[in-house]
Amino acid sequence: MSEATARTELDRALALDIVRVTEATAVAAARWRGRGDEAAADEAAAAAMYREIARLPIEGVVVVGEGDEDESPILYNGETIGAGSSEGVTLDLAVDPVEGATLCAKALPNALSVLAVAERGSFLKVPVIYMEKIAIGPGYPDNLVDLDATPAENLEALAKAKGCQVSELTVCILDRPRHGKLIEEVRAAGAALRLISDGDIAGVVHVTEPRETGIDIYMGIGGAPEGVLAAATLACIGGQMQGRLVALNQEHRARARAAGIADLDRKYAITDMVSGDLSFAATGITDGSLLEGVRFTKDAVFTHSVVMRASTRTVRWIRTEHPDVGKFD
Ligand code: VTB
Ligand code: MG
Ligand code: MG
Repeated sequence: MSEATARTELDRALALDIVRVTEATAVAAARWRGRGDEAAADEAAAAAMYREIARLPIEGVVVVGEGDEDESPILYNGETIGAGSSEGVTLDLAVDPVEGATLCAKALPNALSVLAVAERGSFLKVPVIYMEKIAIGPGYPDNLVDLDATPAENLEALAKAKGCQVSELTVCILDRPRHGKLIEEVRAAGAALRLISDGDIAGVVHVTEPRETGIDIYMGIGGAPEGVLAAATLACIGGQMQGRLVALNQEHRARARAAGIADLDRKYAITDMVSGDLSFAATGITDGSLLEGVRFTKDAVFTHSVVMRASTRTVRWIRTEHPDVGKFD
């Protein structure tokens, strides 16, 4: 087998491997659903994710992780994990064991376990600060929306491209005081709002299926690591997104410097945040509009996941029955 063929085979196998990781992670988090303890859910999920990645035949480096080593003992940025690879398969990892810890703690919709893997150097190294984001689904002219345009301008451009009125558009925004002005501007422009309490990776992914989700565009400021993970999904499904880091204070600026960000004002396109081939997997922790949450029964655990690949644009929805309930302990 040529090296290239071996590599492709391995990539294909890895697609299933990464779902196994997010499945086990979601199961660990799901045991903490609705218990009001975000930290416990995060901890259990991170431990499960670490354990599963450690079994993979790769040399992995966490590029987009839970924070710096001093903030997070596990899955920290720069941590190396994996069982090692005789073929020298070195991969970058972008992780979020519980995307939406508050959603999980309150058993609200759309808490996910998320993992993306790519060749070395594929993910933008972002500090754990904020990122301003705008995203729309596939099938529109390039650069239709822009972070530097006003919300009204972006909504008008999108309505025109869709052949509808601005009043027929729904904008998804994180419900936060920092979005007061944005929310006012969107309402003044005449569009409807879907305000979400958390979970902006799911928020961004929603724009790719407006007919199912009812969401046409995502706007606003969420986490920077979540921005890179959202860009990873759009690299697989299609769609447009721009991101720009937001540093609210000195501490944020210091983190950005430490992460090697030279220009805080830079606008990132999807291809600036993720490049080359990558695979992305997510498993539902709680029920959501994309994925069902984990179900526990006497004889089995059931999970629902999606795995996607950028180079082939395959999107697989995977329902798994795990009769060996003990394997998650
Ligand atoms: C953001 C968003 C995430 O938490 O990080 C948010 O990207 C935290 O925002 O999807 P605040 O600091 O304003 O609370 C999530 O919603 C969930 O991790
Ligand atoms: Mg998280
Ligand atoms: Mg998160």
